[in-house]
Amino acid sequence: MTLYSALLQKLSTQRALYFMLLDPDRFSGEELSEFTKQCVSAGVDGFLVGGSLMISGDLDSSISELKKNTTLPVIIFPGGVSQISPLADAILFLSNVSGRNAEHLIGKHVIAAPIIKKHGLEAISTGYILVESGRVTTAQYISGSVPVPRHKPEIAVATALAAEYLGMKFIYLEAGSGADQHVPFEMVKAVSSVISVPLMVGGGIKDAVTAGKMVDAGAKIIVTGNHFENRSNRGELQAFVDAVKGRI
Ligand code: 1GP
Repeated sequence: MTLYSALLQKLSTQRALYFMLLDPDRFSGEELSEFTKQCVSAGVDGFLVGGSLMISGDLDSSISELKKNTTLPVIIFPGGVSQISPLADAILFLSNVSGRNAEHLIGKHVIAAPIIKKHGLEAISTGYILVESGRVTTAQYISGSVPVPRHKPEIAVATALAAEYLGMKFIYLEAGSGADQHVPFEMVKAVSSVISVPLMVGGGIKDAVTAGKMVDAGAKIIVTGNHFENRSNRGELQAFVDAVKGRI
């Protein structure tokens, strides 16, 4: 069974899944092991690994460290074609469908595809929609794209539908890591009500209540990263998991 099918199966029995994004630039060694164990015991459903930039981190060693502490899915969330590792379970094959830069719609994919094939990695085609979130985020800057205006849910809806019709298996509404403002709930609601593939939502989710409201609005996979890079926030993890699973 593919990982994608396994995730769909899990989603048929749970209201939503919770993925923790680990940026190898921010987590390594003992801290990565400790936090992985905490995520597993709190009930996180999987890990995304990657970053818009990777300066000091190492993708292979981060994934192998992670794998020592969990059997949960480890999925690459690539910031670029250099972020492909045979050690992961799958890779989000991202197309920046909110942008009009051909490199992020097909160019990088052509470079990455043979490497993914060689590694035998499962590629999960994902329509990545950047949403305006206050200040310019790293993802917007690096992709050189204009995000969907936050007060225009209809643009996000049309974009998500187009991505689904192109065959993409996840739609990812992204405010950008560390965003000032998360994706508006109304946009999540509007998009989730028209698509039939799972909706991932991330960027700027900084409290459990917001995570729960995203699921109420129709998100099927919640992603957080930045908030838990700060050690002092890690005590909130269980509340996030419970909110996503509808236990609070
Ligand atoms: C970023 O959506 C992810 O690509 C997670 O965002 O780091 O703001 O939680 P945060």
